Amino acid sequence: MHKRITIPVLLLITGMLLPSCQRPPVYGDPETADAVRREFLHAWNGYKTYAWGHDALKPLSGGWRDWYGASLLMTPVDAFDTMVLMGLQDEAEEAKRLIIDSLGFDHDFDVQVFEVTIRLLGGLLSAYQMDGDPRFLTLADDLGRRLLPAFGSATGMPYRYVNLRSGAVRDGVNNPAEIGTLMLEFGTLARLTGNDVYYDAAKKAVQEVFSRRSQIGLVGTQIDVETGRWVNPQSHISGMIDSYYEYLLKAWLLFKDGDFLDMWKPSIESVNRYLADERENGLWYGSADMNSGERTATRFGALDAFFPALLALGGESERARDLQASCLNMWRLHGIEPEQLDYTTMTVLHPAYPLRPEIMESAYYLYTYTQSGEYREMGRMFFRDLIRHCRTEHGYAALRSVVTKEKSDGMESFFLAETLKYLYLLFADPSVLDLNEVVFNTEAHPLRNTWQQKP
Ligand code: DMJ
Repeated sequence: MHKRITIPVLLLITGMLLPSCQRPPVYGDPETADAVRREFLHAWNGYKTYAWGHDALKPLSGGWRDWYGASLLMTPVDAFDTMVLMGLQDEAEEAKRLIIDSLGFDHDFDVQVFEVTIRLLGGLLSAYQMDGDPRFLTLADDLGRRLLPAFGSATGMPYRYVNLRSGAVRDGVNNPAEIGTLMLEFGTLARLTGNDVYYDAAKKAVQEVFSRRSQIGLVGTQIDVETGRWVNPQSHISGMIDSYYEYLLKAWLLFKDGDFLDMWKPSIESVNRYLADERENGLWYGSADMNSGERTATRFGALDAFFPALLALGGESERARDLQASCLNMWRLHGIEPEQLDYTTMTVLHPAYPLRPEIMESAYYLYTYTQSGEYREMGRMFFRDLIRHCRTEHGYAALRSVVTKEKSDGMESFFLAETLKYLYLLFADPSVLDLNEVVFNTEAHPLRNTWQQKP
């Protein structure tokens, strides 16, 4: 049985301690960090050669893909702060020039509010904080203004899509992740521009989800933003809910707004009570009905592997360690992790691997907090397997199947924003970035509280 670790949580609650490294990290592993940096350059050079100015590289055909009717520079915006952290000044400079010269948001098409917020708004805000050029903030402010109409539903929870030019909205059946994962970006934008409207809109949206939690404290998978009724009552920590929980804790840490801590504490308690599933083969988190708490599925996958990092950040180091051990078994099953498996039988339900970062993110947090070499060992294995199975002549490719290792023609921008960033930070000298000084948004863009004096 797991005991809750109360002292760090208590200190966290009283604001005396950020969830911090118990022992400050001392040594980097420069050889592996350099190797990760070389692979980042390989993927970035592929983007430069075949997809320059577009949203994403097609790493098999050597082509490009735009998400909408025109490019929003997803890859360069998402990758910029990784380049800065890796010390790739020339590449950062060329990405910055492209962004400043050609990124604009006056387009007559609908964008997905969540994706554009975590990748672009988050990327522009961290770019501004790391580089200091006010043009990044101007772009962020313009984007934020165009996304705001999304919050104009009867409940204040955002629609999933908004037209960047007209502000017209669509798709009122949304989910906790897409509703609740806007706070760090809109809140930071508010603090940096002095426009509180951003903070208030994003905060109200989160509160509206929280206030509709069930009597046992769980949220469902889908909710109607007009009526406020749950459309799908399945509860889990996976896609469509995952980063809702992540932002409850992180919004508290970044803004020191106690309302978020008051939502995080009962939420994580219910999640641990009803979703955690102790099996002979380890600790997992499955699905349950949000009202009865009855187990409805025993699925777990690559996206869920963010949870050890979140548990560690919340001070629950034992659970974090045990769940990361399960994630490692999931990875080892086929030498790379599937999108979803049934953890009771360890059979693959969805075999794809779209270059996801979550398992590396958790290894990085756990290494930072424990300094245990096992997490770097894991990282070396993840890195080797990525090279073995996903590297192509032009970059890195998603896998259609982790069983057959057949590739597909996509390299999501989060591969450069997150996967390689977390791997790099796992091995880099700790002076590159202090985890206690930043809060990562869910796309691994580090945000800093620059607006509050430290005591
Ligand atoms: C990223 O866009 C973010 O990490 C998001 O929270 C979940 N999905 C991808 C990475 O897997």
